[in-house]
Amino acid sequence: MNGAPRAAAPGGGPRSAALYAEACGLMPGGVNSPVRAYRAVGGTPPFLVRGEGARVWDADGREYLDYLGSWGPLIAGHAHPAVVAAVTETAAAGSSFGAPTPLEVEMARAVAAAVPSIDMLRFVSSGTEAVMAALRLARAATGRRSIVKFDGCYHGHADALLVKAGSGMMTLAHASPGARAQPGAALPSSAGVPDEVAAWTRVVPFNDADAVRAVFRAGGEIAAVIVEPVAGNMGVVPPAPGFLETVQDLCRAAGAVLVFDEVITGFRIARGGAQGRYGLKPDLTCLGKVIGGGFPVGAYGGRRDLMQMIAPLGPVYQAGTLSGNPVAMRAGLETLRLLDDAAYRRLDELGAALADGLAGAARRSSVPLVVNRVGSMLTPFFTAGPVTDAASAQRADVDGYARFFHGLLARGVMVPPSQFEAWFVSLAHTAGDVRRTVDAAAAALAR
Ligand code: KE4
Repeated sequence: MNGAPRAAAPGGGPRSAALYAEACGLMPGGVNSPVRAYRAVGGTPPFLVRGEGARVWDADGREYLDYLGSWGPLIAGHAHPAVVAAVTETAAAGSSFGAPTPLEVEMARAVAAAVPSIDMLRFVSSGTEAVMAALRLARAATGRRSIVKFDGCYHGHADALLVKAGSGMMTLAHASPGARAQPGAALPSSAGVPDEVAAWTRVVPFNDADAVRAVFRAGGEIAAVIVEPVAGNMGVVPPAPGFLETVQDLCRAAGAVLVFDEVITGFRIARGGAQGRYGLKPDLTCLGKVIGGGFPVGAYGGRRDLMQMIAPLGPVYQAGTLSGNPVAMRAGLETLRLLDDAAYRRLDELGAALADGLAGAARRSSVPLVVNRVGSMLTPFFTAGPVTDAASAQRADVDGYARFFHGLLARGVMVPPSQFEAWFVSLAHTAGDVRRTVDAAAAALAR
């Protein structure tokens, strides 16, 4: 992989191209997170300057209907007036204190009230931090070292989890031949992760209950199983009936800690997240994205006996300068206030309309396409399907997705620049926006 961007292709306009050229000299790939670099779809990423509701605008003044939603946080849409007003008021009273504030108490109360498995929680500044802390806690609580994760699931960039990870890891493995994609056993998928660290991570296929039984039968001190209860980072893949229940039962029988990584699904697919939607009770839950309302927030929480092991109460250390930041807490609170039962019904209706529309457009163009959806998160896979795990997701035609991506972008619709990500519908999208999106998709798919 070299640092130079691919030859200019469709994508951003001249102002974005100039910004991208300068950015590439200053930041790796010109971006602050790899998947934003358009490596999987080619072209120059538009540099965005404004968002409002379901729309964003780039540096060249081009308008797009947005289904990225900042990778999930903006469930209420861009610059929601209530969120902007609340954040402005809070910032004017001081942006950060490094001391406890009432807003943290209010936000902790709101999260614990919505997620029954959370007796106690700690706020951090990213999903990665939340997962790192949850796994450290699970290892301390059990005195064991092994972690079980699922192929294609992504849990942030902590060393132990960059093993057959999804999201940008899966995207780049397809976009950059020769990238470190290790087949088989748990070897690092990223340079810089010592084999000895990855060796304590075991990877099994998502939705494969027998594989999970086998890894527990093989024994060997499993501290925790971490799972995206609805996978979003191989593209959206729902849990097979009974799969999560089996994982939960196996963890309980073996005394391993069950960690639900609900950084995407938390407050996205239901107010109580996937665990609320499916009636499960993990020992620890990781949250992020929606609870920050567009500001940097993560959280981990769960059983009180576990969380009381966290410093300053117990021996497990975890800290953060901006953890529980009052401005971010207020953004999260205002966002959660918008998420009532009617909101989730609306998100589900819009998600269904978009999924059905995309599937119909593909059928009319005889393009093999399967759309996986849970609530307002969905992925159109360029394959006949079904897509039930990482292996079947990777059978998708990523070049076909790239052409579709640019066909939509050219028609003013912005979706994730990777086949292995989730599209997000927000409360700001309308039925008319969905119809317009489906029309653009039909045109982009037409041979
Ligand atoms: P952050 O550290 O990026 O806040 O969260 C990491 C994380 C943890 N768990 C799940 C299930 C996640 O999806 C993520 C991050 N998601 C990616 C997109 N799939 C963030 C986008 C990016 O990496 O730029």
